[in-house]
Amino acid sequence: MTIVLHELALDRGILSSPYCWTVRFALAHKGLDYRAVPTNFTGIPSICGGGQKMVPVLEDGAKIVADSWAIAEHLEAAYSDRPSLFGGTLGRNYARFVLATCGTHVARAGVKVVVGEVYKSVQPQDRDYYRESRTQRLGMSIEEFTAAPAAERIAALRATLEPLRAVLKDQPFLSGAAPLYADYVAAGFLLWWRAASPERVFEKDDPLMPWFERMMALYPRIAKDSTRSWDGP
Ligand SMILES: N[C@@H](CCC(=O)N[C@@H](CS)C(=O)NCC(=O)O)C(=O)O
Repeated sequence: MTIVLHELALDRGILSSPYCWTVRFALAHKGLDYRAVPTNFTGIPSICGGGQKMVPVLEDGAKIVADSWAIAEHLEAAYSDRPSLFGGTLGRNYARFVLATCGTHVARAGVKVVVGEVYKSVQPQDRDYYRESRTQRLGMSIEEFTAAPAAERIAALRATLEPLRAVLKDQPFLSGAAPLYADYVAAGFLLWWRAASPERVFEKDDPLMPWFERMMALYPRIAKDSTRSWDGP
């Protein structure tokens, strides 16, 4: 039975959700085929008959799993005969730490860079929802939250990834010689910023770029479906 991944799409099919990208990496790592079904923000509550608040949501046969981490654990358990996503308990814990890091202050710095751009790019029927929900979450308007010059916001985001640079200075992937879930989490976040920001968030000579290029070279479907490149249109 085909696995179905419900993921977020902005206008023109732009895929920008970091957590959805991470699940795509996880499925590819496991060598699992899947059908990706795009949804818009206000379409999320109707996924799988209703009750969903966020994407990604995975349908695997009769099982419906929401939340990228829960999906990773599901895939690891259900497809234990395929390559491991974590490489054991320590790798699982390391991945969880990278997810917690990316999902907190890194994500907030990232939101500061892209929230205005995402607002411009959401599907037309999502515009009011997006503005209202973000104003509520941020505790201020999108304009107030992004009042600092773009260069300043981008510099602040770059600085949050210094720990990743420190690790990648000595090894090709965050997980060592080969990528595992920790790499997929971090690459998902870079894909979010790349899809959502018209400005180059990371300079070509940023030490993260060779790793990101290695990640992009791993799975052709992910490279093909990520609509924006920092090197071209
Ligand atoms: N903890 C969740 C977070 C998922 C999440 O934040 N999804 C966002 C898209 S990136 C979402 O669905 N947002 C819906 C909304 O803001 O209404 C996970 O890991 O899957």
